[in-house]
Amino acid sequence: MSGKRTASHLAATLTAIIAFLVWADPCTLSAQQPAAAAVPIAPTLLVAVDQRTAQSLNGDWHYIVDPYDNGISGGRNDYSLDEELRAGSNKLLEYDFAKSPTIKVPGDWNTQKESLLYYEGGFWYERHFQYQPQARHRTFLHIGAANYRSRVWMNGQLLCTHEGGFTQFDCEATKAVKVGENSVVIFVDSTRIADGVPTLNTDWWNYGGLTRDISLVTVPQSFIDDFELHLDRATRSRIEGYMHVEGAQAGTRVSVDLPEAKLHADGVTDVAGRVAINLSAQGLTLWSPDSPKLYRVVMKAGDDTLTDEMGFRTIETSGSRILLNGRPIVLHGICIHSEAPYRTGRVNNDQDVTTLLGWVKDLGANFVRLAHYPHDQRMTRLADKMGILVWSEVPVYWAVEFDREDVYTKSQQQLHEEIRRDRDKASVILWSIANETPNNPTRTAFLTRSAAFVHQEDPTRLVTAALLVRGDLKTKYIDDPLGNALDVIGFNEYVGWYEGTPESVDTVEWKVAYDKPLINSEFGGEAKAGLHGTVDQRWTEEYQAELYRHQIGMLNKIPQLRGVTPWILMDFRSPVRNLPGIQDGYNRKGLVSDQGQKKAAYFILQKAYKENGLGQAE
Ligand code: GCB
Repeated sequence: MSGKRTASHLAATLTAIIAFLVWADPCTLSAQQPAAAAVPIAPTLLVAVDQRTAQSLNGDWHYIVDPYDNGISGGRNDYSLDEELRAGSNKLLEYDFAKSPTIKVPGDWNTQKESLLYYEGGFWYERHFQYQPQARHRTFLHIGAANYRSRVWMNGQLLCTHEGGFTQFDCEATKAVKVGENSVVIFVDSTRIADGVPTLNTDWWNYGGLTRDISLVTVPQSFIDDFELHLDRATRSRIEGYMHVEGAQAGTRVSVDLPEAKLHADGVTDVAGRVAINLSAQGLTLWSPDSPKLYRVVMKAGDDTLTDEMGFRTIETSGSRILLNGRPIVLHGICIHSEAPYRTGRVNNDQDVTTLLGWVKDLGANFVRLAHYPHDQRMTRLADKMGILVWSEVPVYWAVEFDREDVYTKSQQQLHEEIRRDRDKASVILWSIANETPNNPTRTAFLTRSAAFVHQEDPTRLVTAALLVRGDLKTKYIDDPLGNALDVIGFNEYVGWYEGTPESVDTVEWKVAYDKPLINSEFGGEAKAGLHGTVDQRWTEEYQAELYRHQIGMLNKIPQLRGVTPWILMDFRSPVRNLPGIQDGYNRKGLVSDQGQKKAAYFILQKAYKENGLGQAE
């Protein structure tokens, strides 16, 4: 907490990516590199990729650690060419992927090789795969996430570049992929950069690499690349939205079916490949935490069929209330990092998400804040199935360079990618545009634009941010001017940990400048699992539990408190947490340790949630 406390969307994507060409342009990489044609950009973003038939490229990839960016210097050291020495050749080559060690994809490199725990820099991945291209189809290499900047080649051809460590992207490989054996090379650079999103300083591990699934997706020449379907707020008896068909001629027939509900709509695309959807949906079972009903949705456009599982519900605010399906709801939540239980590293499989969301359910919660960046899609898929509401966030964290237009563009691109991937999930109700940002006019202008952008991209959900509060231990003010741009106000506070004692929590008074719903998006304190003592001994389970007791009492005095997400479900690795014997490189504010031990505070919060004793729906 220390220093930081003081201190039409396709067009948007294109704008965003153009900014990255400066980084990606080979001309800027090295004087040796010949001036090349513009680097291909990846304007197509597939949706519901996990529902399409795909060829997985997960598994063992060869790797080369490249702290000096040697492999991008061109000439004999151009690793992207993936050359292999032929028998008898005497050619000078100073790399050989085939003889290099392997690493698992998906997976960050830091937790797979001991020597790479602290490594930040350039890293090459390579593998071969067999492929049978189909006539009149297009092929995309889908990358679930690559932290932080990446470049992708297939058979020596540069397919695309991407910046942003927590969102998916799709590189078109139609022209590069061959019948039979293919090579794919990916350069991922996890170097933290000041003008990145996030910027240099964070309280989490900078896990580098191909951290999520990779696959090859083949679609017909013209295909459904985007859709949006939601229940209308006014009557809750119509499904509205649109489908977009990439490469479609005007007049292409499309249809949407919900077989179980016997709902059907059809139409034809306009010149832009778009069709508006509007169908009567009376009698649908609405999605909610108590009844997380999902329907199979079958979409067809020309030769393409895309099937998804979707829930239908409305979310809105009225004064200081949050209404789910028109009814006031209180959000009993918890923050989660995308940190894998028991093994650390990034969450990337079903087991990880089942464990994390299993604890959430056991806690009696109905809500999670997926901090501080978009998580693996498995989280939101499972949240949909389990009936857990979701706050989803982009890593506009602390003091990013708010005065730079290119940083705004990067944040906008990440919002776009996040929304595009998860707007088919009923569980997601809140898009968070930032966490704990300094209150100044430049920041406020930047984030007011972000809020408007999100409202435009997704008018069906609510916009929030985790704000800092000001004041002293007597009076705290929630009056950050950014609140004007938000539908729901998140606020973080650490009374009893970074300031004051657990007892001092009791006398804090809150002054709130907005008649809007409030969510306490963070409070907490650290405890090492198994360390016991008195309630006034820091780092013990007793201290943390005591802090929770006092916080619950204090928060309940705020009448418009509609939700809480304490910090945090599980201990997580952080290079700024170095107290020997206690932290050892972990932020210990978890209610559960990284090895799954539940601390005393877990049971305090569980009791409050089970007895409906924290926050009020109205
Ligand atoms: C915060 C940050 C979170 C930190 C937490 C802490 O305010 O939002 O990322 O990890 O405090 O533990 O200090």
